[in-house]
Amino acid sequence: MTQRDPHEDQDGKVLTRSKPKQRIKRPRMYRVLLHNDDFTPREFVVLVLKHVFAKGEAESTALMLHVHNNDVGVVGLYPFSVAETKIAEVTALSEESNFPLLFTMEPTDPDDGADGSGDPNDPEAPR
Ligand code: TYC
Repeated sequence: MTQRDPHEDQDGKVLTRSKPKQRIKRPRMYRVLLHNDDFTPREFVVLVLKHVFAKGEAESTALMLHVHNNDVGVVGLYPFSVAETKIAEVTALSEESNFPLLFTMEPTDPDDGADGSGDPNDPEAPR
């Protein structure tokens, strides 16, 4: 008896595929950092954390104070394009108000772009 591929019908057309061709990978995450400065008012820092990063009053105030006392703090982990967009939004707000408030981002995986083999600006780069 001739064995038939269970995924093909009698005409040899594929009916189902047992495994997806590509597995969905978790997006590479980026850490957004907030930096202290001597000029931006505390209230402004709290305001942007609430409005751009969707944090509550208590968390925003605690993070602002942490950065004020320790020079830097982690705002959160986001996929590349989300981190990039939020930083662009807060930077625009800070520049409008003439405050030097600084947010930066870095890959959570130290291999991402660290050896110069990949473009850290390309979220689709192979890992
Ligand atoms: N150090 C600022 C002040 O005393 C407040 C501040 C906090 C600024 C956190 C930036 O990321 C910052 N007005």
